[in-house]
Parts: sequence; structure tokens; C-alpha cells
Amino acid sequence: MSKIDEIASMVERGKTKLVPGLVEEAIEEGFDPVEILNKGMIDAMGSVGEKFQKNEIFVPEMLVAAKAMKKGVETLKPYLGSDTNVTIGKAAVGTVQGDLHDIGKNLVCLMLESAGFEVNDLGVDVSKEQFAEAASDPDVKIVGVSALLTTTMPAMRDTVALLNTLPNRANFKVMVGGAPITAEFAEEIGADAYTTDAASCASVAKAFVVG
Ligand code: B1M
Repeated sequence: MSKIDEIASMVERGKTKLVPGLVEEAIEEGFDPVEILNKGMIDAMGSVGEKFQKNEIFVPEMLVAAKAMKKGVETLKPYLGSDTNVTIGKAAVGTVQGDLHDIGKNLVCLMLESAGFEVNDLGVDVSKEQFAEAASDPDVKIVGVSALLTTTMPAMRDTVALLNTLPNRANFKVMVGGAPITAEFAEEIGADAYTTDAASCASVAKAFVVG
């Protein structure tokens, strides 16, 4: 079994204590940090989701897998590197009201930081009013809205609708993403951009700000 397969297996099984050590070992063995993230962790969570859907595992197993992935991402963070030491702007990012999924949102924050943004992480279960308050900070150039549940897509719609009424709307771009979100939905609700993953979110955000 390759080191990356071992990490994926331990993330899936929620082995929180083992994952950081395996990530360090993989780095020492020369694996690319992005490959460790994508194949060792994000794919593992995909497989966790499939098993949950088939009733092979339940919420507690999903929760421990999520904890193991969080530990892995913490270990990986210093190796994912930063493009720049200069701050190119501020980004406010959160998961919409009613939604507690934060791994994708945390990756978005991490990648935005790596791209040079100062990030205001609003957390999970963020109301539209909290997003609006964060967006009223004159330094905020990007507002990132994440949703993982089809049932919380309406909260994303309401959040973007409120953001679009703000008097300083021209100062920031609204970016949306998360597993159930599509480019069509993003356009329909009036967001400026939809991206499929955290890395492309950071590069599109950077392009918005620095051109
Ligand atoms: Co939940 N969950 N969950 N869950 N969970 C899903 C999302 C689900 C698809 C599982 C399944 O059925 N296959 C399903 C949703 C079905 C649907 O709506 N169609 C589901 C469900 C049903 C639920 C509950 C309702 C279960 C229950 O209680 N019966 C419940 C809801 C709780 C709530 O939020 N109110 C629930 C709870 C949980 C846990 C708490 C146990 C845990 C979350 C822990 C945590 O986040 N701290 C959990 C987990 C772990 C998952 C799965 C297995 C993994 C999610 C994840 O972290 N993926 C998930 C199945 C799956 O996704 N395949 C599932 C890894 C992460 C890196 O990917 O978040 O998609 P993701 O982020 C990606 C992209 O989406 C994108 O970038 C990331 C990649 O780079 N992205 C953005 C995300 N945000 C972005 C924002 C952007 C741009 C890109 O711009 C701003």
C-alpha cells in the first residue's frame, strides 16, 4: 500500500492520532503536498460520503473521519506554502446558515491565505446578516459563501440576495461553492463566480483583485 493510500485509509477510518505522522512521513518521502491533500484526504472523504449514502456507515463515523482529515490538513498546512508575503486584500468566508460542514470552507480559507489574502473566517452556520456585516468592512474584496447540503442552497440564495443589496456592493466580489452548487445556480442567484474547488477559488479571487 502506498503512503497516500495509507493516509486515505486512516482518514476514512477516523484515525486522528495516526494521520499527522503519516502525512509527515509522506512529505519526507517526497510526495507532493497537493497530491497528499487531494488523493489522501479529499478522495477519502468522497468515499466516506459514498459509504454514508449506502448506509454502510453513519454520522459518528463521518464525524471521526472529518476530525482525522482536519488533523491531516493542519499538518499539511506549512507545506502547502504561500505565494507571497504581501497581503493583496481581505476575504470573508463562511458556510451558510443551517450547514455545519467546514472542511471545504477551511480549505478555501487556507488556499486564499496562500494566495495572499487576509482571511476573516466566519465559521459555519453563518446567517445572511453576519455575511452582510462582514462584507461591510471596506477592506473586504471577496465574500466566499460555502454550502454542502441541498437543503441549505436556499440559505445561499438568501445570503447572496442580501449581499447584492449592500450599498458597497461594488467593492467586493461574491464567490460561491460547495458540492451541490453549480455554475448555473451561482448565476441564477446573482453571485459573481462559482468555482469547483478551493485552489481554483483562490486563483479566481486573486484574478478579481490583482487582475
Ligand atoms: Co455530511 N453530508 N451531513 N457531514 N457529509 C454530505 C455533504 C453528504 C453529501 C453525504 C452523503 O449523503 N453522501 C450529504 C448531503 C446530501 C445532500 O444534501 N444532497 C450529507 C448529509 C445528509 C449530512 C447530514 C444531514 C447527516 C445527518 O445528520 N443525517 C448532516 C447535516 C449537518 C448540518 O450541516 N446541519 C451531516 C453532518 C456531517 C458531519 C458533521 C458528520 C460531517 C461534517 C464535519 C465537518 O465538516 N466538520 C459530515 C461529512 C464529513 C460529510 C462528507 C462525508 C464529507 C464532506 C467533506 O468534508 N468533504 C459529505 C460527503 C461528500 O462530500 N462526498 C457529506 C471534503 C471537502 C474537502 O469537500 O466540502 O465538498 P467539500 O469542499 C470541496 C468543494 O465542494 C469546494 O472546495 C472543496 C475542495 O477543494 N468548496 C468550495 C467548498 N466550499 C467552497 C466554497 C467556494 C469554492 C469551492 O467558494 C467560496
